[in-house]
Parts: sequence; C-alpha cells; structure tokens
Amino acid sequence: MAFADNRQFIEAMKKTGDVVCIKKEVDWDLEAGAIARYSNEKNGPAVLFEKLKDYPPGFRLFSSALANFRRVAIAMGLPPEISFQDLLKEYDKRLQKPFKPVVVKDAPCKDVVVEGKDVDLFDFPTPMIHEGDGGRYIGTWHILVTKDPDTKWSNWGMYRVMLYDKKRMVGMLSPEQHGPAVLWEKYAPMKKPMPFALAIGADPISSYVAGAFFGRGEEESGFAGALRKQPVELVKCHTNDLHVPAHSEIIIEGEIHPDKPLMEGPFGEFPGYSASPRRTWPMYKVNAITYRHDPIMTMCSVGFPTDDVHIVAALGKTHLYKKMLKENGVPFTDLFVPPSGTGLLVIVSIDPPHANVASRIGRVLMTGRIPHFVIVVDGDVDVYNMEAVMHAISTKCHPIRGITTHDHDIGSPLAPFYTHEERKLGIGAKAVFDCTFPVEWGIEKTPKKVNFIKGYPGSVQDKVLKNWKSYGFK
Ligand SMILES: Cc1cc2nc3c(=O)[nH]c(=O)nc-3n(C[C@H](O)[C@H](O)[C@H](O)COP(=O)(O)O)c2cc1C
Ligand SMILES: [Mn+2]
Repeated sequence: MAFADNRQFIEAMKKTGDVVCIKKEVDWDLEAGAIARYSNEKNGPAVLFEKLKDYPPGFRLFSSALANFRRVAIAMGLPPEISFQDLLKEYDKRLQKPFKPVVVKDAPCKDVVVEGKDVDLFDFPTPMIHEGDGGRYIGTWHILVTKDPDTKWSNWGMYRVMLYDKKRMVGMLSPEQHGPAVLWEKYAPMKKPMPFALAIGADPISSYVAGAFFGRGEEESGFAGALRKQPVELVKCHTNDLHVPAHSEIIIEGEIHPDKPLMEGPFGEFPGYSASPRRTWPMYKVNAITYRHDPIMTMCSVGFPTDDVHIVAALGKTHLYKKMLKENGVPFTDLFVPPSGTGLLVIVSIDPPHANVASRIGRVLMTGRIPHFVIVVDGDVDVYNMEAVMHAISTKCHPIRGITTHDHDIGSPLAPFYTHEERKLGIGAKAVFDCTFPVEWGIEKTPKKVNFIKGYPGSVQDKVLKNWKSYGFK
C-alpha cells in the first residue's frame, strides 16, 4: 500500500532510520533551517521538528522528505538500498501508465476550516530558512494547484512562496512554468485573478511530482498515482472548484492577482546561492485555510547540494531528457543529471554514429526546460562516475572548438553566473561540451585510451586477471 500521507511515510522511515524526530523545542527562525541544512549536507536523515518556538504543541514541521535517493525509494515502496539505475528503471516503467485520481467527499485536510477575517497565515510554524531571506517561506515543499480556464487542465507545480502578511503571500511565478504560464497567458489578459490552492504536506510522491518536470497539458496527479501504484485521493476545495490531495496537512485557498505586485525574495536557492534579486511578483490573496488536527508543515532547506531540489531534478530531468532524445530519434548510450550539478547540467554518453552528434543532442535538449550545460562523452565513459566525466572533459574537449555556445536563450533568475540584470530579465545562454574525438579522425588518428581495457590485448588482460592473486595481490 502506498503512503497516504507524510505521517505514514515518517512512521516507515522511523523503522529504517531515515528520520530524526526532534522533541526539544526548536526556533522556526533559522534554527530549524540550519538543522535541516546540516543534515542535508551530511546526507543525513529527514527531520521532524515536534515542538516549534511560539507554537502550540502538535504544530510540527517536517523537512528534507526526499533529500536522497534512499528516501525516494522508500516513498515508492522499493528497498532503500536500490541503485539509482534500478530506481530509474522502475520509475520509467511506472510512469508509462498514469493512474487517474479519485475524488472523495470527506478528507482529513478539512478537520479545521478557517475563513475570511479569521485567516492568519502566521498560525503555522513557517520557517525563516536562511539568513538574509526576504521573509518566511511557507512554500518550499508543497503543491500549487491551478487550472486552465479553457481546457480545465489541472496543474501541480512547486514554486517558492513567501509570507507577506496575515492574508497575503507572494512567490516567484516564472512564465515558462506551467501554473504561471496559465496566469500570464490566460488570466492576465482578462485582467482576472487566478484561483489557486496550495497543498502543504501531501503524501511524499504527490509533493515530488509537483516539483518534477512533466509536460504541458499533462496532469501531475495521474503520474503521482502511477508512481505510488495507487490513485491519489482528491477533494474539492472549500472556496473554489480546484481539487487537492485529501490527505494533505494544510490547504491554503485564494486567488493570484497578476496585476497586484508585492516585493519578494531574496531566497537561498538550489544552485547553492542567494542570487535572485528582490523584485515584485504577483500577490496570492488568501480566502480560506483548512487543515488537519496537529498539522505538519513542510520545508525544504534549499541550498548547496544535496537536498530535495537536486534529487527531484536528478530523477525527473534524467527521465525527461532521455524521453526527449528518444522522441527525436537521437541515439545515445546513457544520460544522467547529477545532483551535484543542481539540475543545470546533464551528462550524455554516445557512440557517435556520425559527426556532430553532440551538437544535435544540445539542440534537442535545449528545446525543453533546459540544462545550461550539456556534457557529451563517449559511450565508454560511465555517466554516473564524476571522476571519469572530469577526465573526459579535461582530455577530449577542445577549449574552443569543443564548446558550442548558444546566446539569446531563456535563463534562470536563480543561476549565479548571470549578471544581476540578466537574472532580473531571465536572459540566458547555454553551452554544449563535446568531449568526444571528432569522428573524421578515424581509428588511425584518434588517440588511443591508455587504461587496462583499451591499452592491452584481451589475451594479456585475461592472463593478468587469472593470475592476479598468484602475483601476490589480495
Ligand atoms: C523543492 C523545490 C523547490 C522548487 N522551487 C521552484 C521555484 O521557486 N520556482 C520555480 O520556477 N521552480 C521551482 N522548482 C522547480 C519546479 O517545481 C519544476 O520546474 C516543476 O516542473 C514545476 O511544475 P510545472 O512543470 O507544472 O510547471 C522547485 C522544485 C523543487 C523540488
Ligand atoms: Mn505541469
């Protein structure tokens, strides 16, 4: 059975030693963020903060749900020690068939209903995550539910949200993301606000899919069901016709006003820097909050790898980019988005069937939500082995001819290498590193690799391996 909620997930992780439950009172102001950050940087466990300063007993905070692949495996009902390759294989398989969600009438997320003048966002232990953040971030591991008014496509996305005051929030809504695209393309021209529901503390897989990278027009709820191997239960919101995971801990309902900007940021972000300029984004006006008794808020203490953002990007983008190459008929051997590249970098290995495959790979991957760096290596380089990849870059990539740059592209406001102005305007550039020798060199002119496999005849290799112990090695 899939986990219905974070409560069941936490119980399972207690058994495997993948969560620490802190009973001692912890300050929501930086202390919780620092504890989770330190745990993330040490590949430590998830954290359940059971008592937060200034908040009543029962109001808890859960952090770092999926900050390593072990916990993704647990959430998917797989053995925690499964290899990344086997995890990905199962992930790809389950995603082939979405499971339609089921709508239920009664839901735990409606235990308590607060509306109108009683709404106070500060009733919940929202953390101040990093020093220098522009405010307390309520949305760092959540689902923003929105709907296309024409097609009725219901999207789940995860885009950071900051508390502004008791009844208002503000968050980054980059137009290339699905929820924001509907806001800017459909609601803004009509001069209408867009209804939203922010689901905090849904089951781990539902939260995961909101942050992973599915296609425009596709419903993340179906993929959550597929990954859980059980449909997600949804319930209609209290004040609008959006549907949210019934077992979520807290639901915040209201409208996003594209014409009412509020100041947002900065925020310590996934590349490992606080780089997004403080600027305006649309206001989230809150009309109602519903929540479970003794609610468990969620947090991702985002920053230097590895945390939940990098794990979601590694799994979600590895799946997506493989799909894109296959759909475009581009041959490749393997592909990996390493967590240490924060999702900005992808490594693709190929056995070049023709010249300039690297350039083609770069062009295909750059049509989607794109990596900034595409590293193309030969098929004998293990894309999961960063030592081997560094060796390929250092020895096969011509410092000028090996690197193709693409200017005038969409950038990320969060990527630290852009100028302040570029980040503000979302202006970007991309680069492909071709770490393969040109096919036109042929066998004759291509330098031969000097390692055990490539540097000796098979008969010598066999002899050495057979006699290895008799030489005196262990
Ligand atoms: C923990 C976490 C935080 C994220 N924060 C943001 C964010 O603030 N802004 C953003 O545009 N994307 C953010 N993302 C990435 C998006 O969630 C991701 O692109 C996802 O595909 C968005 O949903 P969509 O494809 O339906 O637009 C975050 C992802 C994770 C896992
Ligand atoms: Mn989407």
